[in-house]
Amino acid sequence: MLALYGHLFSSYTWKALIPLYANATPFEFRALSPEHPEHGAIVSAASPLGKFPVLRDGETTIFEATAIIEYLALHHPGPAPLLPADPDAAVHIRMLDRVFDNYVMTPMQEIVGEHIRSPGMPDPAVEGRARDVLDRAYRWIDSWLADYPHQSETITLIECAAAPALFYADWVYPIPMELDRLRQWRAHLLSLPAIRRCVDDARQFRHFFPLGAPDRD
Ligand SMILES: N[C@@H](CCC(=O)N[C@@H](CS)C(=O)NCC(=O)O)C(=O)O
Repeated sequence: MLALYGHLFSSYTWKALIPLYANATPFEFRALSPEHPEHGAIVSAASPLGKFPVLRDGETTIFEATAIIEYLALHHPGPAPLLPADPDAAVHIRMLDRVFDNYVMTPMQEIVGEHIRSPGMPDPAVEGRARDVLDRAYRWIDSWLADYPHQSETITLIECAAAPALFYADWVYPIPMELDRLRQWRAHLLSLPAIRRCVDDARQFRHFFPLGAPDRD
């Protein structure tokens, strides 16, 4: 039996949950919580910084959400393609995965981290730099979407990376109104059943969001 260790409010945990839900892959979710220190012990031991999610498949342990998706595509495939068989097309999808992790998820986490480090008094320089990265990323992604079938129901590595990143990034630095394609794509992603499920299951934790969760989504 596959087991995924993580937290239902964690963006990178969503990234690994989305392909599991999209392919209706049987797995057990092992939540990180004070009631289950053994789950935390597995996560701490798995990788250099003990980050989550972590996937266990028998004796195999995989960490890093992208690697988990690559592993699922290889060993537990289903109707959602995740990665194309064509190597050139796969390179392109992996490149976009890096865009969402490095230029959306990372600055979003920096802003959230700053509010955890210094509640009510985040360093404006740190926030400003992270917002600038998000702004540039949003504008680039909005242009890229012009040639991407962004109203499709298909779930690939791109959607797995984009949905959690854009979900939380828009909470810390709202997507500018003029970036219509990007705002519509975010809304479309949140309507897909595998992603909707992550959003709904995380609702119970929204009061923990350090900046205060907006009353939407
Ligand atoms: N590069 C990692 C990042 C994972 C990550 O940042 N996870 C966060 C939760 S969303 C985490 O483990 N936070 C706790 C910590 O940093 O100790 C991945 O892609 O899986």
